Amino acid sequence: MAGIKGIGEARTYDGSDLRIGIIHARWNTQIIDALLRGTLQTLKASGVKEQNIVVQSVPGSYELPYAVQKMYTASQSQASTAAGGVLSSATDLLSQSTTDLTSMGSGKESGSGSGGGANKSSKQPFDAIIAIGALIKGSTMHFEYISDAVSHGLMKVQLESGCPVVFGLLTLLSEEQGLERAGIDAAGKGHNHGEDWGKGAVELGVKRRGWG
Ligand code: DLZ
Repeated sequence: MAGIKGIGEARTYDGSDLRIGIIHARWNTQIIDALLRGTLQTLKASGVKEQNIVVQSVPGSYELPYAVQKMYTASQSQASTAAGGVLSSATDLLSQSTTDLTSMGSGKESGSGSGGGANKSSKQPFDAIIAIGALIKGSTMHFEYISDAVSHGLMKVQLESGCPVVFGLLTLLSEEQGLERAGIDAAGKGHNHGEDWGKGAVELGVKRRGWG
């Protein structure tokens, strides 16, 4: 019998036509790297082409809403300009601040911006963007403020832009909780939530087209 948690549908949507963006924070790298791997594996298994996945990073989770908004806006203006591969300055700026992202095993941040990898991506606007971060509660109110701001920020961006934004923000009471939710806990009982986020992005990307 299926458990009560999870996205609850076995169906796989066809992502072969989709362009998906991923923005991830770099805080709590071990957790983030595993989540990113799970997300990318599922996107690929759903048929999303490697050249249509763009991965960018930001320092911490607080930066996620801004980065998602800029990434989507840049993809829209890119789509409306003549071919030639010149991204808007917003995405170029994001690319400069990145370091060691794992994109489909290339070990480099991907994308068609000046700091991106070698992939030649399509020019269509993103069908969905996945925001990934891991916030771990400390001894001050920092965690509460950032969790709240990022949750509301990501919701605002998706409603205002019309681009589905998958909420890949783990709000954790301990590092152990994060390791479990990234599927890398010592007991091996965890589940990589990145896999659900990849599936969710493809489902929303496909459904969005039907919804107009
Ligand atoms: C400052 C900070 C702290 C203490 N903890 C985390 C965290 O657990 N996860 C995370 O993604 N980011 C953290 N940050 C960084 C903030 O998100 C943000 O990058 C900085 O406050 C600069 O805006």
